[in-house]
Amino acid sequence: MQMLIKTFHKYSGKEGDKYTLSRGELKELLLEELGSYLGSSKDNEAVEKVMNDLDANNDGEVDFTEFIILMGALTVACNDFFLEYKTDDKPKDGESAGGGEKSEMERV
Ligand SMILES: [Ca+2]
Ligand SMILES: [Ca+2]
Repeated sequence: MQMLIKTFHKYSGKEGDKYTLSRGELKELLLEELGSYLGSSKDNEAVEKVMNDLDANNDGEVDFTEFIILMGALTVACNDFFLEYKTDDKPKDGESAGGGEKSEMERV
């Protein structure tokens, strides 16, 4: 949680109101901190859309509350992704004590 606050303030203080993210600040934050998550949707339109979705009170700035909503939504999205991804991965608790590492290497 503290990391989120630090990240927010790192960008929110760059221009205008120190405690809110302008469109430009939000864009910078998204691209620099979350570029790898956004993947192919790094274009302006995607950022505009995120901004419009986030700016719940339509004042053109994203405050910390609005920012937390984005982080919550992203966390859920990532969690869903990992849950889907994990279903293919069989748990191998029993093996890890014995030659787990070796078989891992042989597989590669
Ligand atoms: Ca600002
Ligand atoms: Ca707002």
